Amino acid sequence: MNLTRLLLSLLFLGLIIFFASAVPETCPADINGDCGDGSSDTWQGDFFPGIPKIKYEGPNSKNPLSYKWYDAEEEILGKKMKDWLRFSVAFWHTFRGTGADPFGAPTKTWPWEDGTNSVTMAKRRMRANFEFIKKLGVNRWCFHDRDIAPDGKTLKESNANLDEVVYLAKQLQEGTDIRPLWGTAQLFMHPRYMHGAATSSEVAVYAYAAAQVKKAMEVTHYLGGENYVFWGGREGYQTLLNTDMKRELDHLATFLQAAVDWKKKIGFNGTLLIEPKPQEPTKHQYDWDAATTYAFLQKYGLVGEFKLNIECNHATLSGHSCLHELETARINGLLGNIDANTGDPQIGWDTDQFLTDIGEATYIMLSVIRNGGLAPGGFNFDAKLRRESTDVEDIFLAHISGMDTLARGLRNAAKIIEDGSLAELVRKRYQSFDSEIGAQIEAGKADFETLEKKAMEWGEPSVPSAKQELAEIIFSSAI
Ligand code: XLS
Ligand code: NI
Ligand code: NI
Repeated sequence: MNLTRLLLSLLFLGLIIFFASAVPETCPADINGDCGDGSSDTWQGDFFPGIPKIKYEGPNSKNPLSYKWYDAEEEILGKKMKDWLRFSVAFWHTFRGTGADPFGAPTKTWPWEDGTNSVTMAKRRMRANFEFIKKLGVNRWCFHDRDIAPDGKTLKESNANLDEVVYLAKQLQEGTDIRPLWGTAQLFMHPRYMHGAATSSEVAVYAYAAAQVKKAMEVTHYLGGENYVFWGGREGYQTLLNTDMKRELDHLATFLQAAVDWKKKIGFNGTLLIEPKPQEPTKHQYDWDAATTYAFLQKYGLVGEFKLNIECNHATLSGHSCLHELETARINGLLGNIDANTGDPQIGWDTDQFLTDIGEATYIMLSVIRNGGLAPGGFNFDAKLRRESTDVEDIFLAHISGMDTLARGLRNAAKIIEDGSLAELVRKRYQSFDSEIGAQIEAGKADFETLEKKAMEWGEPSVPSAKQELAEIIFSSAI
């Protein structure tokens, strides 16, 4: 009896020790720093001790904490690399990503996290964000309202929390050229948004979402943000049996029009962006892809007020390549920003991985160059560390890898454009339209009778090769 009791208490003690050691440390960041009890939100130390400012060292460098291809000040096709790329850090993946997935618990225990979602923690995280941005050598960041500051019990309290954190962010921005590339409202986590936000069947949710977007636009403006993003979140349906699709789309359009009006009222000059995504979490989202979104904007008279934020992982989820989505946006004057990430070809999911495929990056940059750049948009890394990457250093490595991949893509795309043989191949392919009748067709002046006459006169057309393999050789010899 006594022995059993002893064994039980030993087991209990063991469990306590086990759980105590599994809880993340409450002391923030630098273990050598004067971090007190971790409750201070003014604590300023080195969140990333031992990590230097990341510099360009060239392709032969063996230092993983250096850029091999991204040389911010170097000019390519008349523009500095940093101006082509306009990189920004996505706060949510970088600082709120926990490594959790539908089957697994969080894996990341960053030393500055105290395990709470308090305003104090939010402020400490914001300081970490700025140290990270500076060490990475970029000057943009982007955020969701609820990721930088916690939800309160009421909307008023949530707004006050946001104000407090945004005020600190503004202070941290002072004296630097760091600004938000874009801000957005998180309209998908909270249970109130389970039926969507602007497309919710509940008018009170529509109003709540409007209030949240209004505030998020104000703080983005206050911080000197260059763009504001709308992403569907839970906008869309699981089944059409209980969904009034027309009504939801109409609501979405009135919501976006109200956002345009508010933008003008507060004097925010940033671009409004819509980020297409086909599904996940809903079975179908209304902003399926660039073309669907363009049709929506046209139908509701919103063209001219919005551009698109193209995410490569969303492109592949919609059954397109990223280049297809970029080009669809570009040729319609809608290419505004790129959520630079990639999916996994074997996982049909928004896995939000950092881009590492140099060929893909080259395609992306060809489109960006043809667009004359993205400004006032840019690239944001809507990408997160893998669940198994748990060192603080990995956050740097992931960004360096993503940035170098795109920088390499830029160099390759510039090579292809300067070489000119791909453009020449395309020019030649369509040169029959440079004829008199071709010009008439392109000017919309050739009617069917005229064309019939020509067809009779010419007889069976001789159709030349499209030279796909040659195009592929030109492309791959540049990468
Ligand atoms: C999710 C979206 C999201 C947006 C910002 O799939 O990509 O992260 O970029 O709300
Ligand atoms: Ni995504
Ligand atoms: Ni995204």
